[in-house]
Amino acid sequence: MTIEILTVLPELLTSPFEHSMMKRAQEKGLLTIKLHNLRDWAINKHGQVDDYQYGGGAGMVMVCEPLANAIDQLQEAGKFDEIIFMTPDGARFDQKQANTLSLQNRILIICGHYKGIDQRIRDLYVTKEISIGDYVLSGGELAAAVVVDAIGRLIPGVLNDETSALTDSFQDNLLAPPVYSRPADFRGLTVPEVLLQGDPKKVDQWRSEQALIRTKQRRPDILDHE
Ligand code: 6GU
Repeated sequence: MTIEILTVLPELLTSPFEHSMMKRAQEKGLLTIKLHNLRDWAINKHGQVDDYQYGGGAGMVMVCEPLANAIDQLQEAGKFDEIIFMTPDGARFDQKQANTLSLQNRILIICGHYKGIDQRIRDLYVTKEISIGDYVLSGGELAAAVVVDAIGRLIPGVLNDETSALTDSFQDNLLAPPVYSRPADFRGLTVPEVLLQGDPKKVDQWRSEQALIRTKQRRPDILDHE
């Protein structure tokens, strides 16, 4: 899978993909991340990509031409399966969306800044608008990093058995159960007996119960109501 990211701040997006799972995914050749600086398509030699908005009001808008020219040029190498615009007024990102997007071959993520991008780019090019939650970030870059990480780890072959996505919170509409490691007694707090007894069936049953209890307590909203 190839994920290309169009941004005015590519520097902000180097480190997040150079470690851990995202590093492994790229080293294994399962994920390619390409960062593109929107200023390479600026409307003048000052690197300008924004302008005042029609109708007045505070805040600059990212103008059409650099974005359109960038997208057109990038698509000369082949059409994107999705062109995603990161924006707080997009659809809230969740595990289901991550699962779906992880099956694509080639996607473009556009990071917004200032008051956003000219509506006509959204009308003409954007196929999906994503928000990562109900709060406002200074730009789409950190949100894009979140989305790429969530997608990247789901690409077949990225995770091994030990890190399997099948036991993640949210994958089955349940939060993950509590986990314990050594020592069996830490400051008087002991590990639940069932985990020490070595009966895999009982352990599975305990984990299912705990996942359900935790989900009911913390996130009753995500439980399946059939
Ligand atoms: Cl995608 N962008 C910005 N600027 N703020 C956000 C967001 C995105 N998602 C939540 N807040």
